[in-house]
Amino acid sequence: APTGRDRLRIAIQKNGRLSEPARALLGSCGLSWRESPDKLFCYGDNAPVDLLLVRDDDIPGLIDSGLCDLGIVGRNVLVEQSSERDESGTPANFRELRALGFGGCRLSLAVPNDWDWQGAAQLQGKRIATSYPALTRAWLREQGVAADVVVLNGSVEIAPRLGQADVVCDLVSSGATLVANQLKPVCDLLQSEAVLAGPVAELDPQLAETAQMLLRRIDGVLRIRD
Ligand code: PRT
Ligand code: ZN
Repeated sequence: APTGRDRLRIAIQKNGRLSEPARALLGSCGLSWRESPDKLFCYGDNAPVDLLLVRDDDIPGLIDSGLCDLGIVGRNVLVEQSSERDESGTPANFRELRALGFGGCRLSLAVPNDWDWQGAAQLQGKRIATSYPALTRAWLREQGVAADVVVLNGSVEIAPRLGQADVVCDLVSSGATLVANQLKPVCDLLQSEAVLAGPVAELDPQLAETAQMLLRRIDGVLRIRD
């Protein structure tokens, strides 16, 4: 759909783990912005590429609606929101274009240390605390297991100790948070990292040309980093 814009708009996380590396990557592509990083909108100085600084969870929706053309977001967020859309039967107009090599983590199922883990069948009838309900339900369906998904938007790892859930499904990087909560990872549902996301549909020709230019530069930067 025509946006009526002639400047490419990229959504990145305002405050969080991906904010600095996302800006650094775009900076390495030779882009710079007039506004300071604490502003919500950064006007591109030397190319028709502007930034919108938002909550990471809003990035897929901004692309879906065409308010932004590209975004940098964790694959975990992108896959969760497309799983949600699959559940509701309305396909998403966003997809992963490139893996960016930072923000690495995994979405793991973790159980209390004293469990003797035999496999997914053990989860039958259990309660799983997670911030990724659609991804977790999709995985449970694949495994043919019926379990209750308890949605928590923070402090997921404490749920078993509080008696809110039996096990958790959460992001893990070093594993220290699981250890501190007497949990152990037994199965990975998703390998995640920051990704460049874009629409499934074609961009307007002028925006598409700018996006192609940016993708070529990103590919160049990623090659050098490897
Ligand atoms: O405010 P906003 O909504 O934008 O930010 P947010 O709080 O939702 O996200 P943020 O900044 O915490 O994370 C952004 C993205 O970074 C995530 O979506 C992931 O793609 C990626 N990432 C990489 C991580 C981690 N590593 C990570 N370890 N996100 C979260 N964690 C958390 C995890 O949830 C757990 O609580 O860190 C804890 C575990 O860490 P370890 O090292 O103890 O295993
Ligand atoms: Zn978030």
